Amino acid sequence: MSVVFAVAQMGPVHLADTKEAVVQRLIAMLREAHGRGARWVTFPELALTTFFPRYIYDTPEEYDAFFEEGLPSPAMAPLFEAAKDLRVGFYLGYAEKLHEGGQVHRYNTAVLVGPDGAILGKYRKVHLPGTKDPIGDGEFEHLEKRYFEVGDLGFPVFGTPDARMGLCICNDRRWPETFRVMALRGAEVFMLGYNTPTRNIHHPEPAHLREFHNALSLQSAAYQNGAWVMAAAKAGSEDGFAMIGGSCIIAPTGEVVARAISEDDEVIAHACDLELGAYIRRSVFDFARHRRPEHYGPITAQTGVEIAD
Ligand code: ING
Repeated sequence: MSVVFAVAQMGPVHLADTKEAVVQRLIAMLREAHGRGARWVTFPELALTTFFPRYIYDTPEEYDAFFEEGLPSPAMAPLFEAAKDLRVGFYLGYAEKLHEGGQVHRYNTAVLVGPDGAILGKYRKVHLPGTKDPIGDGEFEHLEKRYFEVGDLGFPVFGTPDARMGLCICNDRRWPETFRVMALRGAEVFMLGYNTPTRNIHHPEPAHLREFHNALSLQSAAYQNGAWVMAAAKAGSEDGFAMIGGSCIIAPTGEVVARAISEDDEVIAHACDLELGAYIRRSVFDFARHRRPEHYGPITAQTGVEIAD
């Protein structure tokens, strides 16, 4: 059976843009996706604000404005209402702030909301790239380790009437463990948002590699786990800092079936046959028949490389 999934790529969000204006852009894309028959929409990572981890802030007073409290937060509420009215489910990436155990916690989070408006669950980004302290020698930073804690929810998978959904965020897509854990939990669709600068401040490399590595990571994940991939970029130049587009929908065969062609707000959609992934999971990637966990020990026993002399 086929279900129409949409990916809503966002163009730039500037520091001066209000969350209210951004949410209206998200609602416009939600309506467009609904008009194209979509039952699910994937929005980007940190969709309500500019990608603020590129900047150096020292105190929560300086950066708390980028975070949301409550689910839905006041800023998100109009999107939740519009989606419920249209009976469209969605993935939304946002900066989460909460008080728990007498402490304040901040995560790079994604929420999954069903077509009936029910909150199905959350994911908190596990693989935080970049540094905690500024490098200081470039035009911008990548300070996710400074502003967010490592996610504490693992890689959950959520059952829905249409498919079992696995959520992850941006840098997670570069780590195959992310998708394999979710596939081992039965994920049939992976949803993720990303904010990927066109320039790598850590290791100078040709610009074309940013798009190549994005596609390579996503297409490998789809094929090696026999799952559909929904990947939504926040793209374009945010206050002069350029980010890649390349939002796409990828079939379990690893083939790109839809791809954004702009670096602006753009909706892509595809009628996804969930059965397409099943044959792959029953043959070349029949985990139960072919995997040999007894030989995979280092993957969870080690963090870094250990050379056995
Ligand atoms: N952004 C980038 C990403 O993983 C990055 C960071 C880019 C890390 C390129 C390493 C190489 O796409 C986020 N937000 O993770």
